[in-house]
Amino acid sequence: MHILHISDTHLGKRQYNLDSRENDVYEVFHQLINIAIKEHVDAVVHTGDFFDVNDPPNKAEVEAVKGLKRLKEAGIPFIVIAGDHDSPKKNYAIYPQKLLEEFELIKFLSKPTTPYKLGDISIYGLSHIPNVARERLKDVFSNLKPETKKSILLLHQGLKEILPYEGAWQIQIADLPKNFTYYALGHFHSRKIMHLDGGRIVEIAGSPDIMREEEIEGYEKDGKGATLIDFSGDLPTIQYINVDIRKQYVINIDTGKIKDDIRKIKEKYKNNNSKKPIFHIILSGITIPKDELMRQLRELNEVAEHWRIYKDNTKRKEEKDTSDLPNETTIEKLIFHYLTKVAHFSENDAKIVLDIIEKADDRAYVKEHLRKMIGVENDHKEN
Ligand SMILES: [Mn+2]
Repeated sequence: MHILHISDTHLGKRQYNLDSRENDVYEVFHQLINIAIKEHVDAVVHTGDFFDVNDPPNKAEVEAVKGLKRLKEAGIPFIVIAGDHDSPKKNYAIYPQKLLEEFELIKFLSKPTTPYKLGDISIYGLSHIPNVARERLKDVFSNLKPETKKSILLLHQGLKEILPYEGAWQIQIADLPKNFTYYALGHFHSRKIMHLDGGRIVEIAGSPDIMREEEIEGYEKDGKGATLIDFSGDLPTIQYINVDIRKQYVINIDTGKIKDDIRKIKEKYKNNNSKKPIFHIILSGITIPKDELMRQLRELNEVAEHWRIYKDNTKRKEEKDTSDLPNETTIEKLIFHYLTKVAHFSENDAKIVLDIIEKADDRAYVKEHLRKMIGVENDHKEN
């Protein structure tokens, strides 16, 4: 028995509002379908975020139907749960998977305690449960008992071991209901495998395309695509099958040598015969005017599908250390600090300026002291 585990396809996602990026997501989905057909798998399981939103664009629906029809013609069932992205956000809304289910293109697991039977394997699934309903998760988990030795549980939840931030996770490994042999997880977008006792596996299939720059590192390390589960023996073994995607790179540009940096990048990527990449730029050096910066960066259009400033680490030239700014601040103290620390006045001159401000109404006094300060002490009489 072979099962293909895929996840987080986000059909309809339109990164940077680009047609090309929307199409990339469809294309990669069709690659996953091709893998399933080529590998003659017995089923495909999808662990949520099949669509990017609860009401996906028509194009996403059409591409989904096209891919799922090919799978159906090949006799391969497609078993899904919903993720946080495609779950209804309003009371009257329904899952977009319901439409695909009506056309018998998918098997949508809507009752967690009722498994889909695939030979000697039972496949259970639970659509995403948000933080607010955490208690329900525990409840459902306590009622989940696999009825066959070989079993799969599909989940789309944040796992504390992977996303240890408040509000980002709902479960930890210890919470998982016992006795499943393969825990198929969605939600986290980079591939991850964890081995539990008794040869049981927790596998995060990840998204098949790079949806955020944070996924670049994982992609470079593990690739992206599908997980092929071999369930011939009692315990599952897995193998990664990669898809071919548009590359994304984090690149560094120093404003001090921006022309040179851009020339080098153009040189490096000009003979690229696959899809033009996406650049996430980290800027360093001294801040330069925005229009000048953009004019330079637009040069990258020749080799990139899209570029964006991901982090601006540039520093303003006049930026000064404010660490010794007086705690107990009055306007006078602030001015004194500015004059001595930023504008490089002597303390004496700074005192004169404060004095002048204080006696601003006394025109003669101001004039006299200003003269003193700029070193014009010869005493012209007031006109
Ligand atoms: Mn997702």
